[in-house]
Amino acid sequence: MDRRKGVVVRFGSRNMEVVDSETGGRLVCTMPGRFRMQGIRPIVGDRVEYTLSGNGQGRIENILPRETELLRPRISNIEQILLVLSLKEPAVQNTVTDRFLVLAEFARLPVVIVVNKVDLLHGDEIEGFCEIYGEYYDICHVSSKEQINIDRLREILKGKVSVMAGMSGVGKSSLLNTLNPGLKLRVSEISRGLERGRHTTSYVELLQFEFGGLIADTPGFANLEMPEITPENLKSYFLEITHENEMCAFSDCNHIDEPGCYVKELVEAGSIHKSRYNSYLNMYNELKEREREKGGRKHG
Ligand SMILES: Nc1nc2c(ncn2[C@@H]2O[C@H](COP(=O)(O)OP(=O)(O)OP(=O)(O)O)[C@@H](O)[C@H]2O)c(=O)[nH]1
Ligand SMILES: [Mg+2]
Ligand SMILES: [Zn+2]
Repeated sequence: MDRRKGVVVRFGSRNMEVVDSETGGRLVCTMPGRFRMQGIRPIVGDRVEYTLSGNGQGRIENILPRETELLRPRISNIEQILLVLSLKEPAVQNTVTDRFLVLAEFARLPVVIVVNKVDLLHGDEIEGFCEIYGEYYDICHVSSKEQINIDRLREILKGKVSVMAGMSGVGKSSLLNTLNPGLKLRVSEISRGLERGRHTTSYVELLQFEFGGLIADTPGFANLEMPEITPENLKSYFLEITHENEMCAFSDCNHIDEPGCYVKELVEAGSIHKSRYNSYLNMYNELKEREREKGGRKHG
């Protein structure tokens, strides 16, 4: 039987939908019973080999090894993360953005920061944001409402498997609808009083875009748990800190209160942004605390 290649884009209760890698056609595939017995569980994003089984359906024969695997949402073979945020309605705090960035660096995935709702912003508000993040991250500012920079976003997404991440209410689903008007994803009415969107996107699926690209729209999370990082390793996920590591007096400097810390000098001089350094300190302390709790449990 002829084996074809495809990507799993969504799950039904008994089967899954696969997009053929050559034709871009979609079909429903079933899983052989032996998968369950062998404990093989495909997830969205998996590249598979399948055969056609006559009734227009397919049968999964093999799951190819995963190149990357994201845990939240559970999805494999993602090529980039688009971190979507807004600076008004809601104003996403830099501390939240910094946590997302650590999670993305931890997953070893390239990130593009998408600042949505620029229709609500003045030029200097965008500039202020770019000053903090622009040196180490690609930033694309857009408005789904006013259709600003949507072509640039399309270029970024074209031909790739991407995930849209970001807090609830920043406009992830709106942007995807704007990129591909046929999509009609549900968009939430933001409650202005709370300045917080409601969860409207609740399951993982790779959406297929007319311009060529697969994109997962993920539900926004309000609270981001830190991954399994040791406090000492945290610095490697802050690009501007890693970059300057070598110059500290101690080669294993954590840039907290060690003497001769070059990173702290740069913070004082303003070339590493204070808000980034403060996020680093907060997360460092949180990881230290977690380590202490774990240690306590082990010994007590
Ligand atoms: N002013 C303005 N409002 C926008 C823009 N894009 C989206 N919105 C509004 O923001 C609200 C939330 O949009 P959603 O697309 O549902 O946000 P989401 O990120 O998908 O939210 P979750 O699915 O809960 O994670 C809606 O009321 C949109 O109309 C924009 O570019 N400008
Ligand atoms: Mg949504
Ligand atoms: Zn240091």
